[in-house]
Amino acid sequence: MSIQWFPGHMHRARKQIALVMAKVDVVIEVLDARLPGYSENPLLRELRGPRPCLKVLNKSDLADPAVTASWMDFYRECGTVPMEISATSPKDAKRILAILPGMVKERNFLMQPVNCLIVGIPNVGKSTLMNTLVGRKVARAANQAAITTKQKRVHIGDELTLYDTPGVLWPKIVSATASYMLAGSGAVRETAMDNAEVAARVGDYLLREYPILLQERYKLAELPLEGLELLEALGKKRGCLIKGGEVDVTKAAGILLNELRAGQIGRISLQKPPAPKAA
Ligand SMILES: Nc1nc2c(ncn2[C@@H]2O[C@H](COP(=O)(O)OP(=O)(O)OP(=O)(O)O)[C@@H](O)[C@H]2O)c(=O)[nH]1
Ligand SMILES: [Mg+2]
Repeated sequence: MSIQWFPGHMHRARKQIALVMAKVDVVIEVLDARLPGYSENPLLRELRGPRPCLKVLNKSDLADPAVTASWMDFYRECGTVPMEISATSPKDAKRILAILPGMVKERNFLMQPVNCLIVGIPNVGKSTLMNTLVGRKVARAANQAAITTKQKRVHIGDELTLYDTPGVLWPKIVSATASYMLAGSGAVRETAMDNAEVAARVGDYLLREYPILLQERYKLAELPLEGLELLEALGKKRGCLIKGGEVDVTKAAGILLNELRAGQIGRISLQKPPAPKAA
């Protein structure tokens, strides 16, 4: 499976981002801490060009802390300033507001507010972060990909202007693993993917990386070897049956994905950073 989900509003968002970029001083790129690499949009990297960029690894409360720590090291080694955050945390918002001014390149028009663009793929928490940075609800946020469909500008005093932008993917996500993990994380509308296929592939990964969490959550005496078998075992436990006593795999897939996204299985990361190159 490779994902091709680039609806009309994403085309428009891309154009709007390109237009506003000329006056942007600093970019906040919101990544998903559970899969920072896969959630980094190459299209947005191209659009922002050489502008200073603060990479925030959001939803860190859902991610495996040890894996997030290795991502932080990875980004630091790449010469980037990363920040591990939860977009709902006012404390984290304060840390961001403190770091931004120092990132802005010197310019002639010092009397102008700093223009800061918040970008990222769908459902990573851009609007939530905007609300926390502003200190009140200015943008709608909800647990579904593509909630924001129009750019929104908000001033914080005279010093800072923030722009929230719609989540943007890229026209074709070629890597199958990236597609499955992004879909599993909640970055893709469910109408654009096959839930059972995604849950089975994410299940394969969870069985490999987080077997104990699965065993505890679903009270499984024995762990199956494959994601599809996991869905069947989970479906039986949760009574997702259809006529003839067979498991309703689509329903079981919905349970696995929803519980994963809500952090109910435990703190889980869906991607590890690349291993450091040998010296
Ligand atoms: N657990 C957790 N949930 C978060 C965090 N940040 C955002 N969320 C949730 O993630 C969901 C998506 O948040 P939004 O702020 O709407 O995401 P967005 O990036 O603006 O999404 P689009 O506008 O669709 O691109 C909401 O249910 C938020 O409550 C976080 O740090 N931790
Ligand atoms: Mg939004």
